[in-house]
Amino acid sequence: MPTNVTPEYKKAEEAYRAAREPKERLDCLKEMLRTIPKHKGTDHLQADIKTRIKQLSEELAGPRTGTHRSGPSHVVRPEGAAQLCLLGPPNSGKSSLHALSTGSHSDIGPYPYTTHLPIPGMLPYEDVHFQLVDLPPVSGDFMESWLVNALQPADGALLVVDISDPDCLEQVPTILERLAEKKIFLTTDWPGLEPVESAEQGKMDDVFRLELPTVLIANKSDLDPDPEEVEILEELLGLRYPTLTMSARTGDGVEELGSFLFRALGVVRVYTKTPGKKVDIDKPFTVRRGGTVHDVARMVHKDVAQGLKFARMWGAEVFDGQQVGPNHLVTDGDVVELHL
Ligand SMILES: Nc1nc2c(ncn2[C@@H]2O[C@H](COP(=O)(O)OP(=O)(O)OP(=O)(O)O)[C@@H](O)[C@H]2O)c(=O)[nH]1
Ligand SMILES: [Mg+2]
Repeated sequence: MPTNVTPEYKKAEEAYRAAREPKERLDCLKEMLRTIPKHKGTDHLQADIKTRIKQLSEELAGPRTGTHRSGPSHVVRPEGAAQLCLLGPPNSGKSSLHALSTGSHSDIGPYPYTTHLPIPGMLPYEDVHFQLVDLPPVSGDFMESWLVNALQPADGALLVVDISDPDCLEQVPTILERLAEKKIFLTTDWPGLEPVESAEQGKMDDVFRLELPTVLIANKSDLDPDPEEVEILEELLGLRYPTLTMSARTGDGVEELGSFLFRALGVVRVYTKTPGKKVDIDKPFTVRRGGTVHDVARMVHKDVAQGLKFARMWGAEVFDGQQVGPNHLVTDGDVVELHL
């Protein structure tokens, strides 16, 4: 954030950081542009904001075909407990893993550059779902220009490599560079796991910096029987991502993905109930570790959040029916009865 900005602008920037919906992000960008102090010191940032507004407006209008706009937007609306994007070099098996874990019909081909558009799908885990978005590959030769926008709503990335292909030693750094040019950084630290690297200070000042917690997926393990291959790869690359070894061909290791994401994201499930009625056990609301009763209320409805007075709770860290305030932290499995 540049110095000497107004509280109004700071508020707009915070809202942008918190916004997930593309339309909401666009509104926040416009508010940032409206409130940013117009002087030399903010010239760069003003230009950045304008570029983002232009790109996102175009994206929301749908891709261009000739002079017309048609077809779906490249931005997938987040659903479920979190949105994860599949990134990786061509032909590494992203679509195969996507199809296997979500039941999608994402195109799979024995040649590179099979996938051209984002394909959403839901990976079930216990009583929640994670949204996986299959994407076209990133390589030294090519990266779709809209990919930057498509990644903005994501909570994390699955970096899928073909562990049997020695080229991944060059492919991974190339992908990281290409994304970094667009201010997208694949980071080792997940909110629910012990930190691997101490977060670099100061960089968070850039509102357009996007950090995506990343898990390295070593795919095609059926072709590479050496169980130490992943460690060797990480050693050679000097990377410290959590890793999962799997094969989309045999299905080995694929079932680990849901439980990994649940832990790594620090997902907390909360079941709501209406006074005098039974708990709604069908569909929990999900927040992250550190989430509060108020966060749950907001997921129910914004009016509920606004009118919230207190809640009664059942769970591991409260006595049955305990009355708590809106700022009370929730833990996984809690039952919450919201009182307005
Ligand atoms: N042996 C083996 N082959 C795999 C595995 N996963 C995918 N494949 C094959 O690898 C090829 C590429 O798979 P895709 O899923 O299309 O790869 P992709 O990463 O989506 O490719 P792009 O869309 O071009 O980026 C296909 O022939 C798959 O059948 C695996 O675990 N083991
Ligand atoms: Mg594909």
